[in-house]
Amino acid sequence: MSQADFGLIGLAVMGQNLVLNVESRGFTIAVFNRTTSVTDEFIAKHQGKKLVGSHTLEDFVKSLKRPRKIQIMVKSNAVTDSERDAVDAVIEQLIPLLEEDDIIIDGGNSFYKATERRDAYLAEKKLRFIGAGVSGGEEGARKGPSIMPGGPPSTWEVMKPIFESIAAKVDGEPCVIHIGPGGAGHYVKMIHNGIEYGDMQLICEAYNIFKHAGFTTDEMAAIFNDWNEGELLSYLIQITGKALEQKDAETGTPIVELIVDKAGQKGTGQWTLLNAAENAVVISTINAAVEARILSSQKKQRVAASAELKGPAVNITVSKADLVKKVHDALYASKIISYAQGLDLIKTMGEKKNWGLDLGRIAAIWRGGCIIRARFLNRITDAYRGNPGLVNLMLDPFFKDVLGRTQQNWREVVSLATLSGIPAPAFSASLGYYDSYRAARLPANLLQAQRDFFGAHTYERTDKPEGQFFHTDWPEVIG
Ligand code: 2AM
Repeated sequence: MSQADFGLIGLAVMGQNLVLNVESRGFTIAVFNRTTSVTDEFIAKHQGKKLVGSHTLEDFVKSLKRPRKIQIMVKSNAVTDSERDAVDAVIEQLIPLLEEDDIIIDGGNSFYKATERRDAYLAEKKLRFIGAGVSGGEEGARKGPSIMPGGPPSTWEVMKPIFESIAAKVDGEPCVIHIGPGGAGHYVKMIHNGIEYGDMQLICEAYNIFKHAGFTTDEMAAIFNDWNEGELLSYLIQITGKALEQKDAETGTPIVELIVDKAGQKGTGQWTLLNAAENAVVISTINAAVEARILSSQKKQRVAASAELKGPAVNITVSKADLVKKVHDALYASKIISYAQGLDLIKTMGEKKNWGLDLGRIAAIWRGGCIIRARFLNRITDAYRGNPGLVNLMLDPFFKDVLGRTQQNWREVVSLATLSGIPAPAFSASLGYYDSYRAARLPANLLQAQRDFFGAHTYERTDKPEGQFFHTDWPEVIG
């Protein structure tokens, strides 16, 4: 009896919430989980809903209308072209059961190269494949995530009604578009996660400066709550305010003060760095964010070093009100830099792969559902709508103006943090990028001299046409 409109494999929390989301939009949905008791419990818990549970993949596949649309939501961890993970295992089990033109959707956090491999493999089997990045965590999955699907346009057209109905909506527009072919969707999701790392670290640096300046946790909560009313309005600022307000049930202490300062990470930030290196794109803010998590995890070494390595005493002389304003501006400016870098990477990769990416529409689907949802994404969409060929987000008139008016405060925050020995690696990396990017002349002339000196790598001259290379007979250095 083929009755289900959609099928989902993998009933962990994200999978369960997506199922409930799909069902709530009027679709009948078939579900399967490797451990069958999980399926039974899920079905029992949601009596009366349009769910079809199966104990075998055969029955699950039979329960679906053709062309079958099956979303896989299982753990993905293959990070090379050759590695195989649970997504591959499920695909292998599905292949003999499916028929031409059936669609498999991988909605996990798969590495885009694995998605490209699966796309090619399933095309050989005459099956259709969509690699979809899904952002928004558990709540987003239930109420409406931001979805970044990659695959052939014709397959997207089949999936569009379901994806659009389950995605978050902003101003009536669903937070899903066809990103591009093959691995484009998972790629954009990966960079989205890198950007998320940057946003989170920048907020943490703001918090750390306030903490060193003697603000109480409640004062800081009030600052973030207030910022969430203005140009920084975003989910991450909102949850930061709420997290700072939260008290431990037993002791009444703010819970953040009881949480150990060792950050975890699942890998998408590191993948983003590797991809930036492969493409020679600077993403120094995201880089600083990933490295900050790494250093935070080396807690034992830091505690030992704190007794050994000297630094200055904290010396912040500006008033609290002024500091709040200055840190606000440093955060806003650095956030713009982080997005400028992340979008530069997406643009570079999109051009290399010929993905035909639309940066403005990508920013638009990040406005709702996902972790980086923020008011200022509207401005990014406007920037690319106004100028689809925009070379760098910083050059858009709106952002150019913000960087111009915030930079004095931004510089002061970086210097006061530096002079007080408060680490602000993402704030300062962002500022370093801004100043390097806007420098008509960098000290790379000397660098080229050094390269030519030791390796005869040659250099171009300012007084000769581009493309002509010169070498100097440098003096011999002994010893
Ligand atoms: P399980 O309940 O049987 O463990 C997150 O781990 C989800 O992915 C769970 O639903 C889990 O199923 C599923 N999963 C993990 N590895 C899997 C595999 N090799 N095959 C099928 N499902 C898998």
